[in-house]
Amino acid sequence: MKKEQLAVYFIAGTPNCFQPIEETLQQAIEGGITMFQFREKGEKALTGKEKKEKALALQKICKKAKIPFIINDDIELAMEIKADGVHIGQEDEPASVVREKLKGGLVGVSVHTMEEFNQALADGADYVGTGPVYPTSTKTDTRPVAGTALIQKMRESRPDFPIVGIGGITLANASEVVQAGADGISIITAISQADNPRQAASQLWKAVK
Ligand code: FQP
Ligand code: MG
Repeated sequence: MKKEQLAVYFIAGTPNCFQPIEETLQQAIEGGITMFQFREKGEKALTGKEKKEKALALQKICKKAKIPFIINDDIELAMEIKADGVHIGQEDEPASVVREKLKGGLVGVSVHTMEEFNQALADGADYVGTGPVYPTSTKTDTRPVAGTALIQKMRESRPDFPIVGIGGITLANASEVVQAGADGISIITAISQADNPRQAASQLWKAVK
């Protein structure tokens, strides 16, 4: 993958959005997001056929905008609709197994330590997401806040590997994530619940470029 694609990596599911998710995604694209992850999770999340139909609709929007469409956790769905990739965490299927299943697709892995980072590399991950860099309210099962120190360490160890920061990232702290060595920022709330997702995405894009 191109590291530039991680610059402004927007993640959302229907429960995160104040407007219909298609509308939020479209506006975020107009604001300049470079990649999208469909993370349909939690209370009121769609399942089964409805989830698949929503994924197809969002995939179509991403295709038109020529940005990668990634699915969170659901490897079967990703294979079924030929998504551009999947994102998996430490509690999901092992990256090495997913790598095999998803021939040609991108595999992103969440890491929280240098050990997990090195394992993700060994497993053939295409990029890693690390955090929470700052306190977040989106996820309750998170690890302790990591700050930017781990990003710095990973960057020193692997100057060219695609790394994106996640967790509590806003316009106020976005630039320090990239200064620490990340290729980009991953955001849910700062775009999906903005009064103006287009403007929010555009401001974040300017903050990291
Ligand atoms: N990094 C990224 C990305 N995307 C994510 N979804 C996560 C981290 C978190 O499995 P995980 O992944 O720990 O939790 P969940 O499945 O609830 O999201 F790099 F893409 F920004
Ligand atoms: Mg996961």
